[in-house]
Amino acid sequence: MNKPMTTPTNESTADFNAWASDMQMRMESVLAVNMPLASISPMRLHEAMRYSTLGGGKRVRALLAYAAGEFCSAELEKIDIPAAAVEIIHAFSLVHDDLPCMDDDDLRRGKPTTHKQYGNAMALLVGDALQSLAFQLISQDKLLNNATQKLQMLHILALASGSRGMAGGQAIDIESIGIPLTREELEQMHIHKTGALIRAAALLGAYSADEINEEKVKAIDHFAKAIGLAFQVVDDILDAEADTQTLGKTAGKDAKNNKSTYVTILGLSAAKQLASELHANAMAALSFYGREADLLRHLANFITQRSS
Ligand code: GRG
Repeated sequence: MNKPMTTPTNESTADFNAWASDMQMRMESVLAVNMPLASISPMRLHEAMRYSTLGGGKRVRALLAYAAGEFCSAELEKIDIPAAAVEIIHAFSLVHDDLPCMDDDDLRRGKPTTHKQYGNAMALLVGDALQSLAFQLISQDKLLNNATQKLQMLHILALASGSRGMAGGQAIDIESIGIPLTREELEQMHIHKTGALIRAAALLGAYSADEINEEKVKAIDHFAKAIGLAFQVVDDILDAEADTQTLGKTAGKDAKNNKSTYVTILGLSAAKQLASELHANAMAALSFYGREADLLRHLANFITQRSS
């Protein structure tokens, strides 16, 4: 029989906030230790890689990996590198996304974008090097149990970031500038561009466990698909409603670039309704589980209620 869906209490929301802040700090130090030092040659490239990855970002993907890992009883230490690898791929995608040949942006995480700080050529190389580093870190992680576990993770991450994942979603995005998309086309773009890496983050957390629980992996996958899309719907709403200072990146860019978004296609109110439906869908994926899924539930709230 299904267990009732757990509604987090105010007290547990405070616990979650403390947990999230701990995990964000933990991720910062895992990244700081595992990124090449700026004192090592080639120094400017390493400095730029650290500039692009450290000291900013909500670390939503790492939080998802930690929450999914904990749900699957993975040891925290074993989730560190897979979670960091996803954050590194994410940082890589932001650096390339901000380049003049893509979204052409000056501000990211409240500071000048990588190409503004280091030049276009260096930013290109930062992305390339970060991508390799993510795969290198998983492949050399001594805490992961065996080659099969590593191979599974590498496969998930490669699929999520390649042409059938994030890079493919970005290609659809670039080709659709100025062309109104249908709601279905927009959904396909975001499932690939944003959703695939969010899904990979949760799966890598699950696969950090010594024993894989297939039922839990299925629930996490369903959860992550829904919350990945909710993340993007909220992103579109924030782009329309929030200011540049709060976002730490240029607000209102979608409208300026003549891009289809959930807000332009559905309107603000229906976009908010959709975010709430996707949130409910994500929660439903966990309905069979009790308190052990609470971190994931809180994370779903965090993602849909965020202000930046
Ligand atoms: C990555 C293989 C690969 C190629 C590059 C540039 C590109 C192809 C893809 C772009 C992907 C992209 C930038 C998607 C946008 C996703 C998004 C909403 C980013 C903002 O994420 P947040 O809010 O950012 O989690 P923080 O700064 O908090 O980490």
